[in-house]
Amino acid sequence: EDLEERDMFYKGLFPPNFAWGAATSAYQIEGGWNEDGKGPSIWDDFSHAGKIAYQQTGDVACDSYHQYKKDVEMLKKLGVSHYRFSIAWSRIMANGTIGTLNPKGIEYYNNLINELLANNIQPMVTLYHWDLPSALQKTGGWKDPAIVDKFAEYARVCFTHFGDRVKLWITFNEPFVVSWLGYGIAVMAPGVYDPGVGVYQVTHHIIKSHVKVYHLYNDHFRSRYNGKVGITLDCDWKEPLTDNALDRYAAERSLKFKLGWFADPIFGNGDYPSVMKRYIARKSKLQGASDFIGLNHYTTNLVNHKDKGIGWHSYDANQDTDTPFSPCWNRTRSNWLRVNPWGLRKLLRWIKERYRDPVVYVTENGVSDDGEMDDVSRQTYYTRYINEMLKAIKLDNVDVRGYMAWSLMDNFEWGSGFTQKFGLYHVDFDIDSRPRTPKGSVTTYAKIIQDNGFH
Ligand code: GBH
Repeated sequence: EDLEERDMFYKGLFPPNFAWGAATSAYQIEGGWNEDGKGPSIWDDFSHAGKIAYQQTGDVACDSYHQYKKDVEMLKKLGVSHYRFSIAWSRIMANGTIGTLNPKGIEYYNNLINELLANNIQPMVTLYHWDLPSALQKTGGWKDPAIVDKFAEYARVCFTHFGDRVKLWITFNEPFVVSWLGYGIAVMAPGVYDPGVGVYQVTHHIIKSHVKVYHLYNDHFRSRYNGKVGITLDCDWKEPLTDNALDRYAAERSLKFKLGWFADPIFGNGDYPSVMKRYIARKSKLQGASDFIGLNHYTTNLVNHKDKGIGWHSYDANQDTDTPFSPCWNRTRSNWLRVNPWGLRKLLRWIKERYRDPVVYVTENGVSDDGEMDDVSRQTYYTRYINEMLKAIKLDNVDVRGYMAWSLMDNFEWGSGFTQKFGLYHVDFDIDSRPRTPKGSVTTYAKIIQDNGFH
């Protein structure tokens, strides 16, 4: 890998019909947490229990439950072709099951989808962006094998009501976060500490849920609606700390523990004993279990081999790695996020090679700051990361079909509340009407979209 190629700015255009978008998620923007028959979710419970910085909550957030028309105007101004948002399960089924179907909730998403289409913006809809109905947590949440059928029931409702207009579906956003942060280190809802066993069960049930819903769509909706169903996984690039063979192996292992944990069963070689694996996988691969891989990418880690011993029962310690940052990479407002644009290109190449050239959508990419209006660091971040994505397409032939900037607007940043800002648009959370104002990066991103690349 020569440095020159990394640093060079690539002039060129994205393919015609490349999907340009911006992304949000229900709990982070909607508010209206108990309005019109919405049931509570584990994020309502988690924030109401005071687990968030400054005891903040998503009760009102960006008030998009009432202001979705403004959101669509902002998208229009950006010039995007797509909007990625998520459905709150407990808004359309208050306790998570069909018995509590909520017509008002369905109406909200119908209105949003219709408003988007009226403005020539295509919806890309995430079914699960972390807000499980509280009622389902009472029976164990994602640790309970029965969750698989419940998720499929919910997905069927969404496909039935919205499938005529929604052509891009994402089953899960970042199941790694659900599993490891929700059930491993417990910093995200539901905040269960079970790092050595529970996390593996949660992941297993999420993978089964994805596959079940993929087949549900295939068998009952695809012929009528002709949409695509994928899953969004998050992954940092993992760069060996040294050229030492142990560290190179550690970096590769780290990618497999992070992305491969979810992607190998769905896009790769399946699971379980090798002879079973070979026979089942050969057919499953041809049958397919996802139409595309959605990738959320923000940062890079360096990786070195580090023997963690056998004193821990933990997914983390099982890997025998350390993952520091390079001091060369600029800091951001989030301590987990440092700026290293070429990591995106390397990761896209790794995915292409390991999963045999899948269709990829970058479903999130972005950076945090304190909320400056002239957000120079965000403007540079988008320009450089998007340029590395262009290199992946043009120089490495990765089949990337679209890019969704995180985020359309400042919003509820999970455990950090409203302290870290990722928005293209500024939102004033001190004013009841939550006014939205474009930052400098709106102009930067709109120009890239309009030019479809870099002249
Ligand atoms: C995305 O996750 C989410 O999909 C989106 O909802 C979110 O707003 C956006 O990023 C910005 O954060 O709590 O210190 O243990 C990106 C991957 C995984 C990065 C969890 C932050 C938490 C680190 N994220 N990680 S920490």
